Amino acid sequence: MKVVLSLGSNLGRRFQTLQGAVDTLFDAPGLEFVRASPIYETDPVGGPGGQRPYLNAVVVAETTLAPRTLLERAQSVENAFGRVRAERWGPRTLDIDLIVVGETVCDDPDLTLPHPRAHERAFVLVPWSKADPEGALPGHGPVARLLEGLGDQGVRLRDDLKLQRPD
Ligand code: A4P
Ligand code: MG
Repeated sequence: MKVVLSLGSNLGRRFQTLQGAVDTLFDAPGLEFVRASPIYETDPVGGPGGQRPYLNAVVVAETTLAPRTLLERAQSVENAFGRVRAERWGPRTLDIDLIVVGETVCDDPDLTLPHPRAHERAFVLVPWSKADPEGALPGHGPVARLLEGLGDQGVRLRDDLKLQRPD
């Protein structure tokens, strides 16, 4: 089934962290890379003031893994890149969110699918629409239509940066 992952970083070497996360995520069986979006520089949404902007990207993949196993893989990659969970929505070297996993709908606070805030976030929808123009959020509809209702919310293309396929 199809998986859509959102990657964000606003601390440290942001681009190197995103590329390293892509390489590490796909370094084990069960998850196959399909496509990465362009990279966007985005104003921080929520959290304490004075944070640096984020680099955000979306990766589309195919998986045979259960959603929980994917979450564990994402969290272990976050930890490998020095993620410290201090403050909700606070600055982080790396955040990996599962946006959709096939058609899975799940309300558990430890794993809510689709991601409960993705439909209102340009920093997810703009890159996602580039990686997967046909994408849709179960319960909310096509990404292209969700985007029409949003401003650009401080999302700027960084066409000087580009994620490579995992090595
Ligand atoms: N969790 C539940 N559902 C999911 C899911 N679908 N994917 C749980 C991933 N995790 C999920 O996450 C908190 C808990 O959410 C985890 O224990 C997991 O089991 P976290 O990564 O520890 O903390 P967080 O990321 O600070 O909280 P949260 O609620 O995930 O934050 P958001 O809503 O993801 O927001 N602004 C810009 N411009 N770009 C960003 O990337 N990211 C955030 C994080 C805020 N502002 C941002 C950005
Ligand atoms: Mg998160």
